[in-house]
Amino acid sequence: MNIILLGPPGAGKGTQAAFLVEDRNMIQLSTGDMLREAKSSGSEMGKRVAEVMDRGELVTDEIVIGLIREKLEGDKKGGFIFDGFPRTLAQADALGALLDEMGETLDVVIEMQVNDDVLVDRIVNRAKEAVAAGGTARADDNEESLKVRLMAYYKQTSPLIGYYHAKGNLKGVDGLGEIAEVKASIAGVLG
Ligand code: B4P
Repeated sequence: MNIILLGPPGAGKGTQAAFLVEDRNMIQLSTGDMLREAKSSGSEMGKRVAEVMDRGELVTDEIVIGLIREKLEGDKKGGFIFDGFPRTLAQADALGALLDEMGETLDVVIEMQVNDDVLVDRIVNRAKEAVAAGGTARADDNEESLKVRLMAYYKQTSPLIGYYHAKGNLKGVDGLGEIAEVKASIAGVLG
């Protein structure tokens, strides 16, 4: 089974993907994690994406699609979880073409629905917890970058809701409950 976790920043995509990896032996493909890895490696690409990410804007389609293409070449185990990808219509078209080439299908797109106030609280909390644990907060987990991330979501990513609805893949999940409740709702959708 191949699925997409779609939703605004802080909707819980990464949190829920981790459960699916554990429970269903799926492979999590988080473009956010891949980009943070590139950033911390200090590679040329990492340097190019760092400022864009820290401001809260979207990295170019070309870079992100390239990262995903590389990862699709490996073992697919229980299927792929696309976490935070696609985020633009161009990325969605590219993913469709890549899956077609591989003879794979996209089974379900889970839209995690959470309102903006809750998103801001979660991200601000994550930043505080990171500092309290003696670490540093993610460079984009601050209110200023979050505003840009939310704008990018509504402008560039939310059109994917209609795109996947038209393809008959979309399932909405209430992302407002406790982590375990959201997990149960996703399990209900996936069967
Ligand atoms: P991501 O890494 O995808 O970050 P995100 O959207 O903020 O994370 P997510 O929704 O996974 O939240 P999480 O579960 O961690 O992207 C970061 C940046 O990378 C983007 O802004 C962009 O610059 C770049 N990027 C990534 N993909 C791209 C693409 N395809 N194209 C272009 N650019 C791209 O949850 C957040 C917090 O909430 C956690 O602390 C968690 O514990 C808490 N939480 C989760 N669920 C909860 C619940 N039910 N109740 C209470 N708290 C909960």
